[in-house]
Amino acid sequence: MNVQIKPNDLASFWMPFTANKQFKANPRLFVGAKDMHYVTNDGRKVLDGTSGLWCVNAGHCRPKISEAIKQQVDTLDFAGTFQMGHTRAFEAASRLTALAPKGFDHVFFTNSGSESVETALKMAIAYHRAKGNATKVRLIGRERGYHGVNFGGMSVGGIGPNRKMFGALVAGVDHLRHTHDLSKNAFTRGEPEHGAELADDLERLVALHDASTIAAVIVEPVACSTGVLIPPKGYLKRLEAIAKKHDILLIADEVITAFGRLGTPFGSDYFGISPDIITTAKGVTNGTIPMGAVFVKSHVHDAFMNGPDWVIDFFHGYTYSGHPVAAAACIGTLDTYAEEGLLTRAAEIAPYWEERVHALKDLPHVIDVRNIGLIGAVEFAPDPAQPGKRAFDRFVKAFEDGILVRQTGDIIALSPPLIISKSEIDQLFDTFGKVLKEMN
Ligand code: PXG
Repeated sequence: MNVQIKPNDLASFWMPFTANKQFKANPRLFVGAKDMHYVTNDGRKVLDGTSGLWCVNAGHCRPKISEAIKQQVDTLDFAGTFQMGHTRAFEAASRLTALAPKGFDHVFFTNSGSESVETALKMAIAYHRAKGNATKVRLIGRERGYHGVNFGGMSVGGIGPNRKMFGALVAGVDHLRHTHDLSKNAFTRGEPEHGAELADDLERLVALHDASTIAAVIVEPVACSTGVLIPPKGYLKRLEAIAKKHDILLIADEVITAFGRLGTPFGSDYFGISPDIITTAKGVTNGTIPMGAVFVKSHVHDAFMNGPDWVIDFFHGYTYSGHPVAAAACIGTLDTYAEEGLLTRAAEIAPYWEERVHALKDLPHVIDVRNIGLIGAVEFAPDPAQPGKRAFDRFVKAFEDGILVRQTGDIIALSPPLIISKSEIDQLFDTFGKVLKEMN
């Protein structure tokens, strides 16, 4: 396949989270994909080391999923889910709750991770109000957290550049400190030893604001977007206990960690926590059709069900909540995950993955490598004059050499589709190691 693009064709699309000037001077374009590989417009195969954007968990263009989408779009292209319904959305929801950790009996559909987060935050505030605790309105996030780009998620999020241009954000938000501490935890395999006590920040915020004003705390089990910050041993359980003690809802943002990335169906399974709400997206349809799913425990759901029968219980939803084509994609995806055992496959391959990630540790400028499940990250000492440039240059060179990795700041994250073979893991790290050596 050799598809040419005229230079001017690149101007119209203002690309998201992209250095548009650099990209358009030197575009990186895909025209096809199959299983573990992308195909570029100049016909090169690129090994996908990032599952697209952490979403193509079963690999690309999988037949069951493509078939489900094609059939659905020819059968029922669209039907809303406000005061009407269609069978596909109900089927997808019950398939999802069957897979979810214990107690998650309800699913609210959205179209993205950002929308899942907004939904969860609104749900948390409305839940307390429905229970008669109308003063519980504050939202607690964490430094370096990423919860999407809408106002609620941006406000509880903790990545400076994602916030600073956008005004005063949502009021009544506070943050826990992040858990990244290379002075104590550099080069850890799996969960770091030090830092569980950072969960006590929630107690400090309770002392400051009073529990009667706090609705929810939201964290990613593994903070991936910011560069893969793995929770210290015991941290999440400690946070859960403090939240429960103060009737603060715990929202686990599992947009990345759900659907097998850690070797368990959900990240909450991996860490043995039981939040009140779990937000997901991405892997719910293997990235094929936009969809998000918010998993809700019965005590939260039931609090909304006390009004008269004919009155709407939750004044929230999207035109495309439970879209039939997305629902069909979700069902095809869950079938593929089940048939191939993909939601636990990362656990089998993780030891090999870990060895290969940590073998990068002595390469130039590397100040940390870390891993969990089928996720790995390499952190570079920043060039003080140009922070982020070191990792960016390595990402571009890696792409030219045939592998896709993901750069954020001076960190490169790797997390391939869950179907990756040992020899493809070798190819990924052989190529990446060579790039790091060459760019000394
Ligand atoms: N929450 C979490 C934990 C996420 O990782 C979102 C919410 C927002 O999802 P949407 O679908 O609205 O983008 C995310 C998204 C990266 C990267 O390279 C990560 C995300 C998106 C794009 C790139 O780390 N995470």
